[in-house]
Amino acid sequence: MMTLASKEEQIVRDYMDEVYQAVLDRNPGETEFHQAVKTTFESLLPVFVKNPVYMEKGVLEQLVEPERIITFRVPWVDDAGKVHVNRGFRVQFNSAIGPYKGGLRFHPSVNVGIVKFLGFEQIFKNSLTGLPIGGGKGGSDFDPKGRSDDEIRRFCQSFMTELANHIGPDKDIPAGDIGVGPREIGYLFGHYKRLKGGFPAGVLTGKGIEYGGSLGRKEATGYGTVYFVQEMLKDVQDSFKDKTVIVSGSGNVAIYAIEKAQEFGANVVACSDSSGFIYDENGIDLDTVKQIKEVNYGRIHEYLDTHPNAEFIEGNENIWTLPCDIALPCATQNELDGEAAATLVKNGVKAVAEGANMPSTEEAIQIFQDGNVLFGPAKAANAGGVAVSALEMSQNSMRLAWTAEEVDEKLHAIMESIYKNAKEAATEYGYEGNFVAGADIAGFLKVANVMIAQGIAD
Ligand code: NDP
Ligand code: 2IT
Repeated sequence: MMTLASKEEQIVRDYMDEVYQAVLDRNPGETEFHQAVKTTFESLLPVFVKNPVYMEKGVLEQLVEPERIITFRVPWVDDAGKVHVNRGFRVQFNSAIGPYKGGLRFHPSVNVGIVKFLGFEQIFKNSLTGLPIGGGKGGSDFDPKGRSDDEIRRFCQSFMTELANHIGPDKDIPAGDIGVGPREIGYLFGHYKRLKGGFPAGVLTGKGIEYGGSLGRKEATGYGTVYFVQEMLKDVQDSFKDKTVIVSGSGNVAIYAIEKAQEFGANVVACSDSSGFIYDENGIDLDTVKQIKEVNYGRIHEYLDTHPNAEFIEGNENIWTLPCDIALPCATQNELDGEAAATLVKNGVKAVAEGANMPSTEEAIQIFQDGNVLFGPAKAANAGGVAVSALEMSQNSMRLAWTAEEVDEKLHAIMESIYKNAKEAATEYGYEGNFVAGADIAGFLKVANVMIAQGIAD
């Protein structure tokens, strides 16, 4: 006979299966979105068993459906005079606790499913920061690789011509993500300003310091990821000192994760881009990587031009076969699969934290958890970027700027609090040591309670 507890659990499971099935039926082919929803539901099961009100109020059905999806045409002309048409997106997912907030991604793989998975994750991440920001995400299937500065500018202006109708400092505040950095934010902001007039500083974050950007925003995601790992390590009386670290990617998140890990005394021996990875057993020379990526928009193999003793290995599959103590995937979704996770565990990895969004497959996460690896999920570990974006919004509203030290202190405190909240929520709901479940639960509770309090979940 079924016990009462298992009966209640079965009711919740059936409810979640039904909602998940509707997500599959309504959003065919959007595999990344399905993955994000499925893994989050798994974390939330005990919350729904304990608090049936969330089921009664239909919170899940509402959470998985974006408040609004905007899709638009982005025509632009290349340097040779040829017309191109890309597709632009903004998914305004959830505004329960604040205006929509989340980055813009320019990458050929962008489609509505990718933007929805990112926007869905953003709801929980933003809630976890403790700051008043809702969840959103956007982007385009535009490929910036190999494009001239003029082409990038024309594309950004065309993209903003339509996006400007849907965003605003109190409504929806985009920022960067893959393929969108300070240069693109500059062009996007400049065009928004021309269209709308005035000086609407708070409409975008990640701006240049000279025109309303926050000190420390550029560094925030990578530094925050390392602060999160530091908290996990502290709990087991360990630290970054003398650890061997592998970081994938060599973009904004990767560069500043490397910088902070090095500052904490780690030896970072590898990083990558989509063409392959470099291995430098003496430790990555970060100034060289910054020059290649931030200044020249170049390829990572150019590192060998000035560091002939380093190696370049084509392709990304094997970066996780390098023995390391700490692995920080900071490139893109599903870049670390079950096989890679098994190799990392076999090689004795102690901690893994996701600088990127959903970089580990479901199987990889399971393997890390079975292998007792400290695992920092994206929603918690990379929340430092959006947290400092929210601090940028505050500074814009106050028309003043905090020092780099002030911002870093606040970021550090936010990452400590995210760690603590995720840890406590995990313990409370029977998932001790599982920060994936803890982050999902802590992020969910605030949004769900507010949805009910605002009467939008009736
Ligand atoms: P960047 O564009 O600055 O850098 C992305 C890096 O990842 C590049 O090295 C890029 O290589 C590599 N990469 C991108 N796509 C692929 C792919 N399909 N296969 C292999 N490598 C790839 O982006 P960010 O550093 O800003 O973003 C990295 C990750 O962090 C993303 O998942 C993003 O969503 C997440 N994130 C970003 C935040 C931010 O503040 N920027 C905040 C929180 C999360 P290449 O140049 O060859 O394309
Ligand atoms: O995934 C993310 O959190 C980001 N790309 C940053 C979003 C933001 O608004 O700063």
